[in-house]
Amino acid sequence: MLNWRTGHRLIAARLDGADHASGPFAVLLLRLRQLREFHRYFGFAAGDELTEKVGALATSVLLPNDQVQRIGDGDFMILLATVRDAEHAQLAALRLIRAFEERLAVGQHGVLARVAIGIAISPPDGVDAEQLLRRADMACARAEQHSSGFALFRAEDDATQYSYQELLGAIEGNRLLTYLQPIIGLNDRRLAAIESLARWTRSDGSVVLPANFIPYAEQTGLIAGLTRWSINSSLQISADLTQRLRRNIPIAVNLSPRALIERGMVEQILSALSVWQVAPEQVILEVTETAVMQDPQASVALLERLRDHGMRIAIDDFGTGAASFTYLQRLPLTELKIDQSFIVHLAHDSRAMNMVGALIDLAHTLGISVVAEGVENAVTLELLSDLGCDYAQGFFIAKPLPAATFDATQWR
Ligand code: G
Ligand code: MN
Repeated sequence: MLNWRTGHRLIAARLDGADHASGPFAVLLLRLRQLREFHRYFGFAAGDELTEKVGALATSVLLPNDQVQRIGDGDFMILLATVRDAEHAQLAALRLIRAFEERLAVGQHGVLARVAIGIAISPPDGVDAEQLLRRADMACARAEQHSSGFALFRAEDDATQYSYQELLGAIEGNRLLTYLQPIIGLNDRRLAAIESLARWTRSDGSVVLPANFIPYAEQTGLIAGLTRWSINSSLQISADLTQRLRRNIPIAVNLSPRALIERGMVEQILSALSVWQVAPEQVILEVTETAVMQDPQASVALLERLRDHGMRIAIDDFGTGAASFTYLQRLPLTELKIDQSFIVHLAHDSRAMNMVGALIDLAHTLGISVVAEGVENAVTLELLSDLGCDYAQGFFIAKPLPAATFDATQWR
């Protein structure tokens, strides 16, 4: 039977001591990987047979008191009735992984099943069925990325560390904050643009950086609203700064990977430009290589449309993704932001110096301006000037500040 409720019941019975077992126990989530592909290549009947064989094999290598319950398409919950400790549970997982190194007979064929296993131990990882099962599932997600094929739950796997309601409320209630960081021209050392950076202040006062909450927003679909908020808030700030400084200050806005392929993105940006009366030439859209890689065709098409409307396009964190050169050639880029991991080594590492120098020359050959990120001292700033870099950004110039305290006049 395919039923997570039965899985829950088994765990609940173990927690109640109804089965006369005591001490720590483990909940494993064993996932038959690539079941969808298997269906596609070998058919659904073969997929069913394989899944049954996986369950039977798992049962055969475990102890009589352990239980194997199918809870989803290719997902099995395994209850190890008693374990001494986490190490002991990992040994069981290892034994399972080993067992799957042998071929399984499916119809006339021998196939290798690939499995991943996530482990949660009770009590430390939870004292109710739902939590244990979910944590085993979260550990399984990491196990799928890991060569060993299994993983023990860790606190940082916890997808519930952010509350959906809390982030949704923050987006809808306009309670996310925009921080601003100046980007200066290296020729005149004047303000050339401002990057808008989102920060999420949670109800307990802690501040979450985009690197931490954007992936969560993407996984939960909250990214659409978040992007709308970010574009609107950034353009409003740009309009305000232009008025106060009496000159146009371009604003750089980060677009997340999912946002890049969101339907109606171009229209959304154009309508915000018209609401806030900001010229497209004043907007720099920052995207990462990783973002473009997720759907290169759609991303390139979208960026070309935005570029055609006059907006500037920057590739962010350049050098940390992959396929850099392909994208230099294919994207309608106006600027390239060299990732801070290269810039921090500039002052003491001649290889970094040569790489950054060559990158600047290459970009210039292609008619692309260069921004150095993460400039943290005067020496680095001067070196970048010498190398012919166009713009610089970093703590040495200014840290990101809340829009409300950002004193634009200082940069006049
Ligand atoms: O991915 P992106 O380049 O948009 O992110 C920029 C991030 O880098 C911001 O969150 C900002 O706080 C941080 N940052 C900006 N300047 C510096 C710097 O000089 N040093 C370091 N370590 N971080 C910086
Ligand atoms: Mn950026």
